[in-house]
Amino acid sequence: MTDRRTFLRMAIMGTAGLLVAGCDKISQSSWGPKVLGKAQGLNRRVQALLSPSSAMAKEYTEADISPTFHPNGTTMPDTPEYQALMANNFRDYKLKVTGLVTKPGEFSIDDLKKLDNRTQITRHDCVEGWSAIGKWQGTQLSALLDHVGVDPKARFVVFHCLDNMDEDTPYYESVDIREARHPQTLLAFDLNDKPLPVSNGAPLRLRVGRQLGYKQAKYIGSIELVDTFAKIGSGNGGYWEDQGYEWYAGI
Ligand SMILES: Nc1nc2c(c(=O)[nH]1)N[C@H]1C(S)=C(S)[C@@H](COP(=O)(O)O)O[C@H]1N2
Ligand SMILES: [Mo]
Repeated sequence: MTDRRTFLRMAIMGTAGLLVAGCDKISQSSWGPKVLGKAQGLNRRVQALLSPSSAMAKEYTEADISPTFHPNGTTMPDTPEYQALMANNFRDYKLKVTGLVTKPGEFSIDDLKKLDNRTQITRHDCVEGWSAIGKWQGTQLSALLDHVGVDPKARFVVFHCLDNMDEDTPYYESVDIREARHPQTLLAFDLNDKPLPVSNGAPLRLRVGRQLGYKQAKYIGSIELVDTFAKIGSGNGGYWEDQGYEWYAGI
């Protein structure tokens, strides 16, 4: 099964993946989105066959942990808001939860530690072609969703990040409610038994066990429950998705 998955993924990546290699700007060229558009339809169909909602990402042992977890994308957010939080070692940090929930609220890292936590050793795969295995500890997103109460109209969870990409566009990502409630979907505050380093997304980042690197939003400032992401960013559900990447980035 793994071989078949790998083969199918390679086949898909052969058309789409190589074009987007590097989390770079290649997909902004005129031909990028066109080719990606076709490959995305294929990806969704193949993915539906490969990924039952309960499938778990492979978990590894302590011995498999990579000596360094290569940081990528933003490694030091330069916004005044983030710089102020960092200067105080994130003691004033609060995750905001907004949108289609019964009880919107703000949560410190200590508040999040009181909800159901999980530790998992999983592999991170970036479309640039590198991987790293890390031990993540965090709050299960499902526990936070239960705590705030999800409106039945909500379909997606959007993660708004504290770093800006080009032209002051904030990084953001999203997953559907099914993925949000998966047991391996964490709001991680520790990497390899230490508080998350700034370069890897301090103080809080998403870990989605079954999807590619760019889904793993770092520097999460707020979470918004929505029924559509049409009005967020350019409407494709994520910063890189707005540049042509696939929204469902299954591994
Ligand atoms: N906020 C934010 N999250 C982000 C990124 C980013 O630039 N900003 N880059 C993404 C990409 S492309 C990858 S591969 C991973 C890198 O995570 P790491 O720095 O812990 O290796 O974060 C993802 N999440
Ligand atoms: Mo990436």
